[in-house]
Amino acid sequence: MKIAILGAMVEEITPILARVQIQKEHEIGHNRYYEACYKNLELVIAYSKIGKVNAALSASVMFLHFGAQKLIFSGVAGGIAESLKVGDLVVADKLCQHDVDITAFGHPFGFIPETTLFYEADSGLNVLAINAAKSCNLRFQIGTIATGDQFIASPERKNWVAKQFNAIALEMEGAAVAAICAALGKPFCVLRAISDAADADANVSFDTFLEKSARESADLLFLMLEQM
Ligand code: OS5
Repeated sequence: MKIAILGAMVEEITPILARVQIQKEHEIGHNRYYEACYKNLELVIAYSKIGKVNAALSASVMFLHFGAQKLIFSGVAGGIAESLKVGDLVVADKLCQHDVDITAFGHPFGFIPETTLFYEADSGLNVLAINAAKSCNLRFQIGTIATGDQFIASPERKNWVAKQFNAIALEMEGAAVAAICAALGKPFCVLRAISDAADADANVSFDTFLEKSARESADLLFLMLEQM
């Protein structure tokens, strides 16, 4: 059973690579993929680069080239819910694309014909994540993550996403990975730790907390891997 571990930025996988045994490195489509072992688990690890297209490419390569059977995304996110503080963990129960707009044809925001508005994460993987978070008394929330090719640093846009999709956090890759997993019939989960509040100071908060929050998410990932 090979598990794909994906982040978007190098900072999101650095704390993961530090804790596994790397066996082989591959360069495919301008991305580096690490075949690695953790205890008795076979892993393929990569960072995709930022955004939906890059994330979709990496997820596809991990399944179709490396033969991964499930995927765990680990990284950081902008918080929407007031109660989410920097460093808190979010486990996505479903994900959507907040930047999709073909409403001119009568479709709801986020909807693409022949696909689905919300992609559901695997309940088995989520149970592992939630139990791990609970057992270590970590601050976490389960809810909808909204994805789009925009770094959100605006209360207006954040509030629009919150209202439109009932999302608790936002980022730039999760729903793209979810769409690939749905198309290929692969279970997945998305773990994120909050780096900023997607408000006017989001860029400063993001730069300050990227590494620390990426580590929080990676720590939850390893608690999950211990149970697999
Ligand atoms: O991957 C992107 C999405 N991530 C989650 C996230 C987020 N998404 C949307 N809105 C928010 N408020 C969010 N908060 C957290 C994080 C990441 C955001 S895009 C950050 C880009 C930062 C950057 N740009 N250039 N560099 C860094 C330098 C650089 C140089 C060479 C190679 C790579 C980067």
